[in-house]
Amino acid sequence: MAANPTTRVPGGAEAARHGLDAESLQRDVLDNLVSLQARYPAIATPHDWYMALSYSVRDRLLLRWVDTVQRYAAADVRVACYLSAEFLIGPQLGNNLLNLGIEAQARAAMLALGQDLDTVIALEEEPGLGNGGLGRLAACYLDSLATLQMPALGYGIRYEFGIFRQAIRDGWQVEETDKWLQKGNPWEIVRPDVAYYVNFGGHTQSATDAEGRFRVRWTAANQVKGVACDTPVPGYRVETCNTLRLWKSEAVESFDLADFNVGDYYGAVQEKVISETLSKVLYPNDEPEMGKRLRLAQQYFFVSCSLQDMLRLLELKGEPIERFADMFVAQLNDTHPSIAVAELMRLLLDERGLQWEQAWDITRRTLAYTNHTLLPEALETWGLPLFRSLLPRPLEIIYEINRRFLDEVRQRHPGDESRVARMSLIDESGDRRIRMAHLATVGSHAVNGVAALHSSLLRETVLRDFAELWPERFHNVTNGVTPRRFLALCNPGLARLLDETVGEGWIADLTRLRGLEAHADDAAFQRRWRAIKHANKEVLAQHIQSATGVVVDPRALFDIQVKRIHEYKRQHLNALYMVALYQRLRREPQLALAPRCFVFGGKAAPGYAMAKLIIRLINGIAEVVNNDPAMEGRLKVIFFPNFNVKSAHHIYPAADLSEQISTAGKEASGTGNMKFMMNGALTIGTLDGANVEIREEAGAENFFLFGLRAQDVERLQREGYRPADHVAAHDELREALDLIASGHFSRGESEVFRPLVENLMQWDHFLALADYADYAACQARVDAAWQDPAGWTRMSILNTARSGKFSSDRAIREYGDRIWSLAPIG
Ligand code: GL4
Repeated sequence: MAANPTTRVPGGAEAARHGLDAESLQRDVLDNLVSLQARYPAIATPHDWYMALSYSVRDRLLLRWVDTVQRYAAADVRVACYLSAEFLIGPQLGNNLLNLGIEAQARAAMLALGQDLDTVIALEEEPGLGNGGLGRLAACYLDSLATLQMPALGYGIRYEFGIFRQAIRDGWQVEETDKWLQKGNPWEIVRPDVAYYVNFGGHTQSATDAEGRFRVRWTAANQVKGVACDTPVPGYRVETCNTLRLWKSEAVESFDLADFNVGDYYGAVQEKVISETLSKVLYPNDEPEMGKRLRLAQQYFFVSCSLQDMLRLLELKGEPIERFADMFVAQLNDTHPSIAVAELMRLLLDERGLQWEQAWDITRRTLAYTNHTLLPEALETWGLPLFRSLLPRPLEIIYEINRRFLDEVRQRHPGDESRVARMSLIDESGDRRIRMAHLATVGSHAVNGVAALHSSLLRETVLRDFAELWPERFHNVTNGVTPRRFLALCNPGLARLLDETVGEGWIADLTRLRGLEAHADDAAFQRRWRAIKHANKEVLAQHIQSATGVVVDPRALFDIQVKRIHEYKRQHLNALYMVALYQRLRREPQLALAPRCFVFGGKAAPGYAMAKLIIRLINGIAEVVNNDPAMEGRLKVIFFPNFNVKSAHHIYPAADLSEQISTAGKEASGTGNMKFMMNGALTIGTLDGANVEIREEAGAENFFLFGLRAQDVERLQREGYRPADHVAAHDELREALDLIASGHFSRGESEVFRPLVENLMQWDHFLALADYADYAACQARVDAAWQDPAGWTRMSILNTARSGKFSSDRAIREYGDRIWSLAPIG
């Protein structure tokens, strides 16, 4: 960590705050180069310039930041705390320049110093503190909270290693560690004074305190210290700068002297190593993997630190504990932080001496829970022995919550013991496990899903009994994404055209894009629209070439599927179609099909063999197709390695077609679908997640719909699905599967894809084969539509024009109104 630049004399904070001009920026960059990097221009590396500029930008955020914190401390307002194990914030420099409105000034300043701003921005390491949609959503919400000037704090974990870097070797995914902090992080302010202790293990004792009240004491086997590491979150063109507070774990003492004195030096050191391991690495599973002790420890660690911090902030405000829920609301981003229910109870009961009823009332009024998945394998549960050994006191509290809760269920439904078993916080059906989604639901005043369809399915399936008991607690808040990063920042060409056409207001009010509709058929406007898309495709083509060595033609239809690799997302359905196209083109070279470039990107969880095999398949198809002279100018297949926020900036703006082809009912919302739409891509998709609403907004005629509906999927699976029937009924599909099985895409080794082909033929849990025929037919409609450039461009313009609903500003307003009772304080 570099020295804190606020201690520097030159310039001074006040000057820096107003020094938003190019000259003062240039002066500060030079200053910082010397005083923080100990370099002079002639020998400065590009990274030194990146650091110097970033510190200069951070300086310009500091006063806003401090002012914002002061404003919140003084005001009698509720603060929204967003608790999330992941914040996939992406690179900061470009975004902070945009939100401060000093990009042009920074460009001029760097130019005067002989540096190119874009090159410098591109040097920033990606802070990959998340897996995918869930972590990126949290980051979009922070941007909107700051832009809407709502009092908010993000709380999470400062992972030393973020999501792994994906390399592709011989077509296979290889994971490499992500050393994102190696060269320092100029955005982070470490606050050693903001630190809390977290207990693990040990045992509990109950006793009566001096006033005769029953109290429980938890004697821990081990304590870990959490230290706050803050990152500023500036709103777009407003004075508000919120905080993302991430906890780093440290050993309580560098040596446990007691152990040391009895000679157990190694024991003492080991304790330190274990403590520091807690925030070492992000778990790379998009949908959680069960039973990992360290993961439960991470969750409890950051939740406990965050709640203790909120209690301290309440004290700083001079408010009594009774007002906790009036001053704070905590949104649980999935069940990862759901241990907050028990921990807040513990802090109120054991540490503050409150009575159960009052503590419970505060807890429930404070917490709200967002569910992000219905996949049964992704619903978190923890085995009792593991839980007890790590968190004995929280477990006792969970038992007591459960006892009281089940009493309530029994009162409402006397004699209905199967309902009681279904709703219990403990699953007693096999080895006993705690159901974290039940804990989160029981301990919250609001529960929401993340798209209309998902929220209804949530009420009808996973949380059905709870929705029956407390219908008023259930909500939907459809996800949104920030138009700052995912349009203004990543697509500057289009942003300029939007400014010119509907005025700059669209960046803070995305519904203004509706003003584009009037231009959808204007030939001159269409030409400009296409020219921008073409330029974006040229940029992506460059990145593709440097990442894979393959040259692609920007005139081809860019058909893109980027997201985590998962069977339910059905990258293999797309792959089957590519193989069929390849076969068709080989057989009938005269076919009048539009040239297409298929682009894939996404990581597979390291332990998910089938997902890794799908990556291997895409790369195998790419190898064959891209080296076949007959496919030249007709078909290209790209697997873009290490898809992350940085590469996403080049990908979304270059897409013609967005693949959103999950099995209906499986994708809770999706957010990539929204980013593509904003950037003028058309969607080919199923009626799943937010696709349903995207189609509603865009208009059915501007969306390529195919596939089974959620209820069809459910019925088919209930009645017995036979994938082989679909293969038998469709020659093209059978031939595609045969070709894959023959070893054609695996250098002649027919064994490689056998597990994938067999899985599809026998089980096909995600109905790829059932949807294949309709998908292929829909792709033919895409082809025909593409051959009419004016018609396609019109649809593209209308998609952008009607994407306003999918701004995270809209989503955050809904959370504010319906769930948090929280208004902006300007
Ligand atoms: C996810 C969903 O899979 C995804 O559909 C959704 O958009 C996202 C944010 O709500 O949350 N749930 C999990 S788990 N990971 C996700 O990305």
